[in-house]
Amino acid sequence: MNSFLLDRALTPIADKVIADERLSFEDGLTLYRSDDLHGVGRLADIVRRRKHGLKTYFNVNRHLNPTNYCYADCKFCSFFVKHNQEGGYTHNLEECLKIAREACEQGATELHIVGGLNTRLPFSYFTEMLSTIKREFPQLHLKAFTMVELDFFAKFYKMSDEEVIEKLKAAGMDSCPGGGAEVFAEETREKICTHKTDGDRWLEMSGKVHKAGLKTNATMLYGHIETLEDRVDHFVRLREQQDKSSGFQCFIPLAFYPPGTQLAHLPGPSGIDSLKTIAVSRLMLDNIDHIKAYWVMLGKKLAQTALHFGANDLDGTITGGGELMESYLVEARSDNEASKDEIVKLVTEAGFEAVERDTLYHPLRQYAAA
Ligand code: V47
Repeated sequence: MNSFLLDRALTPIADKVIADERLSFEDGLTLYRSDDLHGVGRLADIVRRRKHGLKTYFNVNRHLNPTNYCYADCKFCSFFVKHNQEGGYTHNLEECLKIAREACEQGATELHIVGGLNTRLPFSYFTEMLSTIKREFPQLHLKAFTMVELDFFAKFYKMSDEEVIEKLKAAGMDSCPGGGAEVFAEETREKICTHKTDGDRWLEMSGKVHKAGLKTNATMLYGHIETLEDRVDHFVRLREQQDKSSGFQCFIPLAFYPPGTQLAHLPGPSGIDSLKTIAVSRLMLDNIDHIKAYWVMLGKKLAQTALHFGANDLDGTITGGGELMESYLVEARSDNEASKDEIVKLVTEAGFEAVERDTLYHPLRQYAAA
């Protein structure tokens, strides 16, 4: 049964995977340390097919980054600007509406809204933005604000977490994206994003959003200064939170892209590391249904390959890719948009079935296999 394994250290893990048993922290490390990429990938593929068969999801979405002013100073980020620096912007309501209008015209079902932690905006800027977009375009799902932004709102505007969540929900927030998780491990997090919401707080806020009835996503930024232990610790902490609040619908490993950041001297993760990270996350996160290969960070070809390593989602088309926090990256790759046809082709070429979904994974359209 396990004859596909080259690394015998994987045998007891394969037994657990086949018996659908939870893997331990040590198992996660063994998977990461193994040179048997195919073995690790095959195990992840077993779980992926058990959960989803051949189905591979994507949506039609657009990003809106209302402001790039940010008081935090994350060493991995090339998006933020300080108030005394050039290149900063804050969209007014009209500009936000224009982006939402274009998104709708392009067939988007989701607007992904994230921005910097801007200390010169009133809370009403955010509630008005949501409620105005919602009033004009009720068909758009507003996946808005990371746990870091929610934590900032609570502290800066002196409100309880529950109050922040309820006010944003009333204004039109439908779910939350998974950004800002980076790596939870304290020592490493302290070095890459000193002033930001810590891991426990990120998890706590997720639990509160889930309690309010909204789904959220989760991410991990990998391939910078973190250790393999940090990564596995991240998976275990996410899994524990999901046991408690069960509102994470998708996990997205984010491959660190160094250019333009304070960590530009680092090489970033290799293709092998990215495939392993997709696979190990699929195997460790047994209670999170969807693993996303985010083509914007991975590039389309590696994201396509990742479908055989446990991923069952490719994110979205990201129409009008210019409005994208990660646009520095896609500009560099001239790979900043994917048409529906292109995504369907990536999926079917890989031997899977493409399913266009809404944000909450309701299928909207299924595409036959090639
Ligand atoms: O929080 C920042 C990461 C995140 C870099 O929920 C970087 O569906 C790589 O969270 N290299 C924002 N990554 C993106 C994000 C996301 C993306 C797609 C889908 C979803 C979802 C969420 O990007 C940040 C940070 O972790 N990031 N800088 C960088 N240089």
